[in-house]
Amino acid sequence: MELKLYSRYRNSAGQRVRTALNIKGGAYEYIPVSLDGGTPDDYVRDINPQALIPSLVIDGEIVTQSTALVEFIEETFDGPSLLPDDPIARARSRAFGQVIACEMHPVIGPKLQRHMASVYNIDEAGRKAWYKHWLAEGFATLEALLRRREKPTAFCYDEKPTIGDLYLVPQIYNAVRAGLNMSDYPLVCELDERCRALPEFDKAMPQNQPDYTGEI
Ligand SMILES: N[C@@H](CCC(=O)N[C@@H](CS)C(=O)NCC(=O)O)C(=O)O
Repeated sequence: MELKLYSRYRNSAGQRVRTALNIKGGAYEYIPVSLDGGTPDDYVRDINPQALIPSLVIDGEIVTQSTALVEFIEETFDGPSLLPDDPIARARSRAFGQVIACEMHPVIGPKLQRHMASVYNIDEAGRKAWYKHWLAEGFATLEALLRRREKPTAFCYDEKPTIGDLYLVPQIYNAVRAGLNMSDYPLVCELDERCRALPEFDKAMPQNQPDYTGEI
């Protein structure tokens, strides 16, 4: 199978897909998309009409949305499953990931920030406060979810990394970058450290991408 991943070094949704492919041992070609000056017109025209990254081209077929891509990778590749065996843990791992993908990430993205600035004249301080507010609310939820596990596991809901862990690491990278104080979320941070110690996660980090500029 020929895979081309359109992404960028700092692309948290893309990092989920990179990590999934690394865990499954799926080889892919990395095609950097620069977002400086907006999403390139040819990318929007030819690859993703929503002007978002990542997109994965699978044997010539374009598929967008990181969650659809992670599920595709899980269903298509051999290698360690990205889901726990236990059905409840499986649902919880998905829910953990969805707190990030459906509640946190959509309200802090660059397109939203641009709209706040251009249509509602919200200054940088206001936009930063918004960004940190929704991240803090999301991480408080994630910390509470981890705290109430009856049987704490090495990763979010399993002894191996699963979908929830894949979504967590890039979101923490964004939060640290935004200067969010992470000391209120010790279980979340512990999980992040454990994941980042694994080569499959490390290889997917922004600083290890070919288009990394040196800027965090
Ligand atoms: N729900 C989408 C989100 C993708 C997304 O928001 N990507 C961001 C980068 S992490 C992006 O391309 N932003 C460009 C923009 O907002 O202009 C997914 O999971 O793939």
